[in-house]
This record gives sequence, structure tokens and C-alpha cells, in this order.
Amino acid sequence: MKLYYKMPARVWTEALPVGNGRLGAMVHGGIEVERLELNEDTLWSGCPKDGSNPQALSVLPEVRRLLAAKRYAEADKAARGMLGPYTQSYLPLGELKLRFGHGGDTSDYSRTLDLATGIARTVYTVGGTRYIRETFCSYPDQVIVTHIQAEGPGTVELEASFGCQLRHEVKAEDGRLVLRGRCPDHVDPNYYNTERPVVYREDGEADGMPFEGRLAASVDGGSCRVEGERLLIEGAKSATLIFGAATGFAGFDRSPGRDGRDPAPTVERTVGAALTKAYAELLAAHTADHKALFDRVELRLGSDKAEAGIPDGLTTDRRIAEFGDRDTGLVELLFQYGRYLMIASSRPGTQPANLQGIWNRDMRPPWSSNYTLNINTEMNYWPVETCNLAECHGPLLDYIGALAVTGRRIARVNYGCGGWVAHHNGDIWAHAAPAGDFGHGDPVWALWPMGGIWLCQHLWEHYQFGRDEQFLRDKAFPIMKEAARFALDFLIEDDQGRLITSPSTSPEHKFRTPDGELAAVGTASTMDMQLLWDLFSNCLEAIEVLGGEEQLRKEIADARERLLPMRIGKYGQLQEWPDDYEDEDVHHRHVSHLFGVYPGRQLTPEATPELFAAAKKSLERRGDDGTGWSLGWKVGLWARFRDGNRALALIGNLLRLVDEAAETNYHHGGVYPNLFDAHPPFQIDGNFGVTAGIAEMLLQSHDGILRLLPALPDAWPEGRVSGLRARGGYEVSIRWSGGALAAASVLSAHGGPCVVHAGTPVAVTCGGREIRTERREDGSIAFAAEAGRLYDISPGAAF
Ligand code: FUC
Repeated sequence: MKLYYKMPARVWTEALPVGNGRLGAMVHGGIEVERLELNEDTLWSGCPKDGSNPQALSVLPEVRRLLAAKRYAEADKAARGMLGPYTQSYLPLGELKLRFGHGGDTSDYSRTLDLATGIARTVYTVGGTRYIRETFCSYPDQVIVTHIQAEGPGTVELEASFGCQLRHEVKAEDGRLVLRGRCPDHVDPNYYNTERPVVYREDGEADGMPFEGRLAASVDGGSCRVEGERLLIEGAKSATLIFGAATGFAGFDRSPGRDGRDPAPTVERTVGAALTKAYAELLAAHTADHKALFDRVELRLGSDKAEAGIPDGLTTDRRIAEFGDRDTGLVELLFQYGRYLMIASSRPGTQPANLQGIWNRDMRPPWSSNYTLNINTEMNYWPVETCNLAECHGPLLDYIGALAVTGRRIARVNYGCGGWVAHHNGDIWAHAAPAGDFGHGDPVWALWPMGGIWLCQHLWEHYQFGRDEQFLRDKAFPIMKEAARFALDFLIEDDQGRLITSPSTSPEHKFRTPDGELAAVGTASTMDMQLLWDLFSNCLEAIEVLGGEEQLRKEIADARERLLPMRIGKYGQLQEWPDDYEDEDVHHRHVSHLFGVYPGRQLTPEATPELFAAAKKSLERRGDDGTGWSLGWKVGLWARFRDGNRALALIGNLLRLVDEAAETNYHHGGVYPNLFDAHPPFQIDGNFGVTAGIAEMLLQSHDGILRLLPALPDAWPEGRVSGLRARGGYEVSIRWSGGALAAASVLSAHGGPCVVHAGTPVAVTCGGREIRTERREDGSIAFAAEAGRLYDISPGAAF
């Protein structure tokens, strides 16, 4: 479980990420100069702003009238009047540079990131001295730790300094090297050309985020001092550098500049506390914390490396370039990397993972490195429940709560609706308005009031996997029901009394009208209808669990019944829009209308065979290429289509080596040498998407049945996976051989009826005793599980 290289990172996408959900670093592993590019997840530009647009409400009837008459071009133009501001940007904290005195004449260099321990290690020899450098980011101690050990006659000689692109100063203070500064009051998105994209207010009214980073060190032998803008270590056998940082962030609704927290005491507390501890103690606490999460899931895809012609000792980038998915160990690594990155970028109490997780080096990062809610943010969190990291879901679930607050105002002012709404972009200030500088944005992405509705799926899924009824009652359902309120108020009737959304888009994809015109804004996109079905169904199931809400239950059930039905088009495809229009781009990266297959659950081969087949046809037509995240999505989709070979082909397409210098590409992605997903540019969603997709190949539970090995590719005849989670409160381990189930176990946390489909007759035992099962027509078996019991499932006749 290691990423491995034989030379230092030359560029950012070769560097190795560490993080504790809040603090992060990209570790370059340089020889004469080590660089840690630093991040803190609350370091954003701007402050809370009212993004509502009262004009939107007066434009809305006009847009609806034009759409009813299918006057798309005019509707598109008018819809621009409904937009709000752009989001703010996620910003880079700075860089910690360590300049070593030992020269560059080294041998035996290696650089690794151990996913199982969360430690980035750089090892090399200079003269007769072996230098061992370890960096990790501790969640329990809330600091980044770099330990340098000289084994042999040589010593550690180093000079540490900070770099920073934000307004800042560096000072020696009380034995610490302090980096202090503030963020701009405003940063425009990187794709928006303006005269002053980065704005610092100078009038004493600055709202921008204050921040502070502190570096301190302890040494074994030799000396350590802070002087001017440097921290200096001389003659040490080993040195431990401690870096901590904090910002003025005090909540999505408070100006950090005027009403925020002073970051200094917070950062001093963590750095001071960590300094009193020995390196071994810091390391032990970090490793225990990391392993408690990471070790829950194990995946082994049995393979004979020699037979596959894969030499030992190959670096990760060579494995990608030369073997891709044929190297099953690399596929295991890719799977676990998604889990590693989740642990490193989203922990209880932190911000949710953004487009780049927490790792960003740019003042104007791609797409503001924001929360892109029309696929990317959700995809980030697809693996959390199945891959046994449910607590890492917390930051997103909390964030949905913040959006439900700001989104209430947008629902009322922009749409005249109750409940809450979010659109395709969010930021740390819980931006919920349609993005686009009040008219600059393109409705094809901006005008999509479905962000909150999609996010609510995460609240329901968190309940489904964990069955925490109090969470459902107190936290999830109140937010879900208000999202449903918005939806119920926003829906209108078409001329046949069916319920439609208007205006409506299918994220980022245009359709071609019979006159050959490209249009973005229409009515009732298939994705809208599927998202609404999902939210309504989840609300109805929640009401069943919680009781009460009779009035709302009726209203939602009635609306779900009346949603415009999906249609099959002239190519046998699932139509993306209610009319069978041509695609703007048949290979478009978004596959929004397949939400109902994955991550949704509306379309299954058993419940909706025709629509399911049409959805598959749609995916065929889209093809097997795409941006990194698009490939990740397609892995999950092919898993749901129960085609393991095709899912693996998509993993193969994602495992294409992309160069740092590759330009932004909307059709062709892959991974960088550090296995970061390449849109390109770097975007972390594809990492999370493929991890979730691989889990989906091995276990599914969206239709109420635990489906074991639903999409096992021929290339993985042997293997085992342990610790995957399934809806209903189950933990599942599976072993297979010769391409078929060998054994499985199901741990039931809460008890209840358990239905298992293994593709073969199975018997169930518990503690060695046979369990009575009921055999069902579809080949599955059902039994009554008791809470806290482990059930063993083995091929053979059912008892
Ligand atoms: C959506 C996608 C793009 C990119 C951006 C962050 O706009 O269509 O491909 O992922 O989000």
C-alpha cells in the first residue's frame, strides 16, 4: 500500500499528499531543498454575502412562458437575469522550504507514501550518512510533523523558511517562525477575466480571512534557533519540525475579518502542545488514529505478478504507464488511495473535501476549487459509506445544513418558494445562489436549482448505512423535508397535468432543437425528474421510519406519482430531455440522466427493465472516454449494469498517465504520477469516484438486496475484500475463487430481514449453526438477522 518513486518530485502532481482533514501538505521529497506546499481548509477568500437576486422572481414567469412555447434561445437569454454572484475561492496557505546543508551528492534515493500509516518518507545517503525524513499530518495533534534523522557520521543542518502568495509577513517570535497574513476580500473564478480578479480592501473595512502558521522544532544534539525569517538547525542527530496553522474562520455566516477568531492562540496551543511530546509519541498517536480508519477495509485482487510480466520494484508512475489496470496491485492501490485521500481531507469538524480535496497551490485555482454540486462534490462522498469511513461524511452533512440556511433566502427571494435551494456551486460561505456575476454565467451550468436536492441523498444514505434514527429525526429529515418543500413549490403542471421543472437544465449539456439551434434551458430534464423521485422516495421512507407528517406524506406521494415519466428515444436511449432532441455532444462528460442508475436507485433491471436497458444504451453512446471524474462515474455505472469487464476497462482508461503540463481537457482524463485524478487539471473527484466504483463492482445494496460480486471482471478470478458496508447496517466480507463466490460473511449491526443474492445457491450459518433461509424466486435468500451477529455465507444448497 505504498506510492513509490526513485527521485524527488519535479512538479506538484508528482508530490505526495498528507492531511488531517483540515491541514494538508504536498511533500516533494527534495534532496537539497524539501518543499511542503501547505493548505488549511478554511482558507478562502471573501466573507458571507447575500447572493439573492430579487429580479429573478420577475424574470421567472417570462422564462416559463417562453419555454412553454419552446422558444429556447429567448428563454436562455432571459434566464441570465436570474443569476447571482460567483463563489469565492479556496486559497493556498504557503510553502515551507527546508534547505539542507549536506549537498546534493546522494545515492540510494527513495520516496514513498504509505497509505496504511499516512507517512511520506524520503530516504537517501550522502557520504556515509543515511538521511531518513518522515512527514505526516496528525489529526490527534492537529499539526504537520517532519522528522529528520541522520544515521551515520553526518548531522542535520537545515534552514527553514516560508513562502506565501497571500499578503503576509514572516517573523521570529518566542522561538517560533511565524507566518501571518490575510486573504483577499474577493477572488474571481479563474475562467472569469476581469481587471482586478484579486481584491484586498484597503479602507479598514477588510473582511478577508486572517491566518497564522507557526513553525517550531526540537533537536537531538546540536542546536535550533529562530532568527529573522529563518529557523536554523545545526549539528543535530535528529530534528522534529512542528507546523501548525489556524484561520479566523468562525462559521459560514460570520465575517472572518471583522467578527472572526484570532488564529494566534489556537495555533500556539497546538504547536506548543506538540512540542512537549517526543517524536515517537506524536508518531504513535498519528498512526493509531489513521489505522483505526484505514484498516477497516482490505482489498486483495489475487494475481501472479510474474505471470503478468510485472517486475518487482517498479515505481508507481511506471506501473501506471506500463501496466495500468493489468497490474491488479495498482488497482488495489488506486482503490485504497481514494480511502486514504478521504481520511486526509475530510474528518469530523473540518470542511468538506472541495474540488481538490484540501490540496491547492493556486491563488486562482481551477473552478475556484469550490464545491461543484452538479456532480463533483457528491462524487467526492460516494465511497464514504460503502468503504467504511462514515464519520468522514460528517463535514458534508454539516455543510448541507449550512446551505439549508442560506438557501432558504434564495428560495424565497429568487423563486418565491418555501424550503431551501442550492445551485451548481457552493463555497465556504454556503453560497446557494445561481453562480454567474448577475448575468455573466452560462445558464447551462448556472441555472440548476437541484444542488440541495441531490445533496439530500447523502443525508438519507448516511442513515441507510448506519441506521441512526436520532440522526434521521434531528438532523437529516428536517433538511430533506425543506428541500422537498422547495421542490413541491417549484414544480409546475404541464398541459397534461404532469409535474415538470421549468426552467430546467441537464448539467452542462445542451440539446439541439429541430431547427439546429443549441439550447441549454428547457423543461423537466430527466435528471431533474430522477433527483426529485429520489428525494421524494427518501422522504417517504423517512416518514415511514419516523411516523407523523401525514399531510406532507400525501403531498409528496402525489407529486412523485405525477412527475413527468422518463422516455426512450429514437436510438433506444434513455432521453436526456423530454423531447427526443439530439445531443450537443454525444460523448459529453456528464451522464446526468443516468443518475437514476447510479448513484440513484430508481432504475434497476428488476424494477424498470426497459428504462434500465435504455439507460445502458445511453451509456454505450457516450463511449468509454471522459474527464477523470467522468471515467470514475462510468466505473460505477457499469458496475450497476453488472458488467465487470466494462467497469474494469473504464478503470484502465482512468489509469492513463497524464503529464503536469497537460492542458484542461473535457474529453480525456487519467491520473498524474502521484495517482491524483486528472480532469485534467487535477481534480480529486475521480479518485473518490473510482474507489466507490470498485466497491460497487464487489457489493451492491441499493435495491434492498445485498448483491455479492455483482460485477466481477474475468481478470479478477481470485480475491477478497473485507469491511465493506451495505445499507441496512451491514458489514460484509467476501472471498472469491475461480471467478465465483468462495465464502462471505455479513455482520448485522441492527438486525432485521437480510436478503442476499450471491449469483449461486448459498447456505447461511451463524456461530457454526445452520440458519433457516427462505429461497426467493430471483435466486436470493432471505433470513432474519439478529443485531450484533455475524453470518457466514457459503456456496451450496440453501437450508
Ligand atoms: C463541472 C464539470 C467540469 C469540471 C467542473 C469543476 O463544471 O463539467 O468538467 O469538473 O465542474
